[in-house]
Amino acid sequence: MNIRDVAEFAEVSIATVSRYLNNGIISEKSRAKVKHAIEHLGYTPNDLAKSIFKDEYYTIGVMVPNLSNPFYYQFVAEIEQYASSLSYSVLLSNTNDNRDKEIKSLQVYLRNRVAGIIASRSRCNIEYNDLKVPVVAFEDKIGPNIPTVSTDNYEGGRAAFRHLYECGARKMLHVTGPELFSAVNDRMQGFSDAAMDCGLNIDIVYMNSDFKTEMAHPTSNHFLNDVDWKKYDGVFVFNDIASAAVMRCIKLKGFRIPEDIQLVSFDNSFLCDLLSPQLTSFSQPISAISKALVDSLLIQMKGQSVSPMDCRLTPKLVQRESTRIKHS
Ligand code: XLF
Repeated sequence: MNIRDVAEFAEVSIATVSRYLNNGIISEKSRAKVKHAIEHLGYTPNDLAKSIFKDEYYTIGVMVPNLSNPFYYQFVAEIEQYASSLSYSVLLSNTNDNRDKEIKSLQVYLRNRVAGIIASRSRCNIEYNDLKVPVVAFEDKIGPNIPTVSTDNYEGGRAAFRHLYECGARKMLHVTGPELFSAVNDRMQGFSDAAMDCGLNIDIVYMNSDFKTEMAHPTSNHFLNDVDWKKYDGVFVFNDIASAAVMRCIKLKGFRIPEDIQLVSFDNSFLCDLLSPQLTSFSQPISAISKALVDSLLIQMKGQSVSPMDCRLTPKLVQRESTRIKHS
């Protein structure tokens, strides 16, 4: 049995059957004929056609902002693994933190009839409102009725300060990322507030993206080269991939980590173990985040509402070699 048999039975062209299966434009009369033929012949050519026929879809669209960041590689891998245990597959899109790219991906997802969408570090907002498809956001809020999952970044920032302080650092610098990213701002705010509570002044420098391949070249990090590293004994960097660039720069300037400058990071991606010295980092609980995101979509698919709308998971300190071991 193939598409030709369906076309013959329905007395329409093969192209019409194909358009029906791919949700293309087709008259109501032809649609009814093809539907009847498929039902009568018991034609089930592939999963997509089956899904369309039953009005059930098994693909989740996952948008990530930057696949060259190892955190997002792990993020997607976890989502894929959990989704596939529930018989869903993943349609991935790398938005490069670009709103137009994100909107195009959204259109592709809708055309492909995804069952739900995970939007991470989205640059959009109204575009996701009133879609007929369940949506959940990682980090940046994209609408009043769209649930959000994130790490508690503010608390993470506070804890990063506390850790450096307990390890003896008193002259601290925070390397933060683009102001547009809510998670990055929350980390900075937490770090600054904790320093203020303690009566310490901190300095802040800004990176304008979380990672671009050019950053691997030390001379391209002008703002890092301009930092007077001897002023500092403790640095908190907003994520692991940026920490790798900072670490390289500090070492090239002749300072030792952690003897001269202690370094603490955020994400706890696999990069932390690969760097030398190994990087102390606050973990974003990627498995729990991925599960919470997919579960939120499943709840919405059942027509139920997600409560609470904003789910915040606690980051945990994973101490390695870039900060001095605490002696209590
Ligand atoms: O958006 C933030 C900044 O970078 C995200 O959680 C990350 O930490 C991933 O590396």
